Amino acid sequence: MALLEVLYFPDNRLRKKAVPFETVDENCRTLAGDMLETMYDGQGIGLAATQVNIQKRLVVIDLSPEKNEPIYLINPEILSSEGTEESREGCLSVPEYYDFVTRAERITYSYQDLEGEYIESETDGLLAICIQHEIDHLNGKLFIDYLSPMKRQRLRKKLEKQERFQTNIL
Ligand code: K1U
Ligand code: ZN
Repeated sequence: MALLEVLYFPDNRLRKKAVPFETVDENCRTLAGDMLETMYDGQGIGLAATQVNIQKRLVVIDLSPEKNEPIYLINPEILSSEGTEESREGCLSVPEYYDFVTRAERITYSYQDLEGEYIESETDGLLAICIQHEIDHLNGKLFIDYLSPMKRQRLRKKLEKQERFQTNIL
């Protein structure tokens, strides 16, 4: 397995829309394994292929405390949703920033597993939030897009300043 490079906001490659897998094969499974390792390394609970500059519809998630219950979602889609819920989110592509986002409380979703089987399921709580966050990534959307333009601009300036600082000391 290999660690992949994670893209950071405001990198424009995070805005590309991912395309579906036509077949679930060994390449797809290798990518899923590398993404899982990259997500564990970054101490995240989810990762979308877009975040590692691969425009394919693949998401990995693991909400377990022991990090031993990986979920692989290939070509995931939200079929329906109910209710709304506000919760605090973070993002491996927007380091050290957390804010509140309102999303659907309960979702029905479909995906293919690592064998290419089609699965339909329902969920709520953190898994529902995480799936919505990751599918947004596949569509080129970030959680900070739900914030006010003023908050987003302030964050962009802060991150650009941090990057200039890091470039100067390296
Ligand atoms: O997609 C990503 O950037 C990963 C992101 C997923 C996510 C977090 C919170 C709400 C929705 C989606 C992260 O994992 S950021 C790290 C983080 O927030 C976290 C890490 C460990 C436990 C709990 C949260
Ligand atoms: Zn994210």
